[in-house]
Amino acid sequence: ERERLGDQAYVLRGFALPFVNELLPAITQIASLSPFRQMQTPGGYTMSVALTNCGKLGWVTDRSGYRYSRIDPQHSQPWPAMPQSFTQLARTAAAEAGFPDFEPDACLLNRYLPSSRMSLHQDKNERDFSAPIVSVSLGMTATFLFGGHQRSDRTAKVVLHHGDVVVWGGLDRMRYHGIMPLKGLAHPLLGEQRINFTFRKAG
Ligand code: MD3
Ligand code: FE
Repeated sequence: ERERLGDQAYVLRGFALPFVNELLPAITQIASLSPFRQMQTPGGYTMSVALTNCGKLGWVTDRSGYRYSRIDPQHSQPWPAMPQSFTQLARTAAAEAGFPDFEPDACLLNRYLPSSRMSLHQDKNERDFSAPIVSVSLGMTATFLFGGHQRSDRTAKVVLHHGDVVVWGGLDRMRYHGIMPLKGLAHPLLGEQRINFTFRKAG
């Protein structure tokens, strides 16, 4: 079922569940090459979320700013390749939401532990805002905040469960969004964590 969040934003409940047995070993493999790590923001804070990337481009932040890079700064090597199972999931989910030709070149993986959060922000480091963003949630349940085009706009809460996929395109692509501090029950497969990965066309 396709649950509408906005004009061109959809939640596909449980869409990733048939892929989970392929996704989990792929995530372990990616993390063995480019480990999850907490990065610094330009303002000097340490993110509570740990991140890594796969694909041609990876999102990074440090004291000099936010950007996409072909190189993992931790070891100065390219990011791990995007697994076929990832690309397949991203493309079928995007098509289901009305974006039939999605070709992601970046996948950002976020790992939340209890109390990790992501404050309201817009994703605007990508070159082409016409491509959608596809997000996959695994592990513990989280509350997603879905705002407007200004930080001060009111937010709606959307609860995201293990296996849910969200596709954001068009004007909804530029909405402010965030994740409330992670809390609640451990997940039977992933334990006390949530992993979110987002597919983007960044280059
Ligand atoms: C709505 N991640 O990595 S995914 C991010 O759960 C990010 O880790 C959150 O926001 C997470 O940038 C939320 C859902 C999401 C991702 C990108 C969006 C929603 C979005 C871009 C535009 C609008
Ligand atoms: Fe975001």
